[in-house]
Amino acid sequence: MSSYQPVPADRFTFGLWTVGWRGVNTFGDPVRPALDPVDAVRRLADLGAHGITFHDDDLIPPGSSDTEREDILKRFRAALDETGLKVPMATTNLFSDPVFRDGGFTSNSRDVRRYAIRKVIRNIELAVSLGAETYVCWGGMDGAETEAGKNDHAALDRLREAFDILCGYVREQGHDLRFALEPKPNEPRGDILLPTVGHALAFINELEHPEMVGVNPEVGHEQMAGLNFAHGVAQALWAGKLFHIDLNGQRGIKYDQDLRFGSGDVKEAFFLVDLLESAGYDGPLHFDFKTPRTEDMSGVWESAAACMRNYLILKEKARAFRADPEVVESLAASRVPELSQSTLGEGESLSDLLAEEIDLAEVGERGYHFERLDQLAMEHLFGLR
Ligand code: GLT
Ligand code: MN
Ligand code: MN
Repeated sequence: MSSYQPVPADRFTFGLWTVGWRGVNTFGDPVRPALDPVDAVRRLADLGAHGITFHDDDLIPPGSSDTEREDILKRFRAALDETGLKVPMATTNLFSDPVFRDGGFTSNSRDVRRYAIRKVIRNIELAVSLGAETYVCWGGMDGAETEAGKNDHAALDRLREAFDILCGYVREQGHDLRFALEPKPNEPRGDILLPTVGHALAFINELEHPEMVGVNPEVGHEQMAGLNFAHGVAQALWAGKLFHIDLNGQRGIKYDQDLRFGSGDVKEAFFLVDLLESAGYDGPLHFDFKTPRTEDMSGVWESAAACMRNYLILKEKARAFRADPEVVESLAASRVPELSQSTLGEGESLSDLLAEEIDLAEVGERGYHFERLDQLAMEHLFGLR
């Protein structure tokens, strides 16, 4: 049995804003001290993580002078060099500043949209200089509380325009960088544009450079909408668009909980890990969680370590599930492998299919034995097999 001790080769990464979250919410003030990004780098490296990610403003407080910016970056780069921690992804804060109260790329104010693009481009340069290959875009403020105030058609035009401009820029500079859109149904806006993985995938197809843009789905964001996260991720994989992933936990349709990974819907977490591992997803496994306000800093590091540990536990359980001879037999009884056969056989034509007869009475009686299969999965999860 594994010790579940993460190592950099596991590709676990954390947002600076996750371990650095001070516990501020709508009702409560900060409960924890500000975390120095250099300490975050060292602690995450000690825990066995592979990388750290950040929003421009997480690393460089807004309003910093050029010299302050340089000093911060010097210390940060030194900590990365010293620990070997990587920066595989970065992103932009287009939500905290009051100017973004009606969004970034889709604000009704044209000057705000132009500022948002400048803010992204400035941080892209930093991200690329630190080795990032993925640039996440979460447009949490790009939405509305009332249909009266937002022309959705125009908003989608502006969103497309922003990504066309950004992709054009990245190509011109010759950067090796791809964008990953992060869907979310609501919060902070009443309703957010591109609310689900499906909406984002459809939007990407309308871009000038769709090959440069994929998705960064987050467990809790799909579950907030009552959707099956593993299904969303499966479709992203199927479309070749799973560029990045935000792992965390959520319990049901409510506010965005950002629980540590594995906490929340454990069964769906199991099937998610099973999917990612069997599909050979080899991008970063990024935790976007928030340690509850009840915890002090020691609880934050316990929670971060548990995110990785839970992934490794579920990975081992998924491997054991797939290797279990009873599961293999049960999969066959459930006709799971049959779904991978094309519906028309090789060399067959539609007329062969049209000429075929089916015994509806007999086939209608066929049971699929999914209950047995599901129970086997549960017993692996319970630790009984
Ligand atoms: C914010 C949001 C996250 C996004 C981050 C990237 S910011 O914390 O709740 O889901 O991944 O912008
Ligand atoms: Mn979230
Ligand atoms: Mn996220």
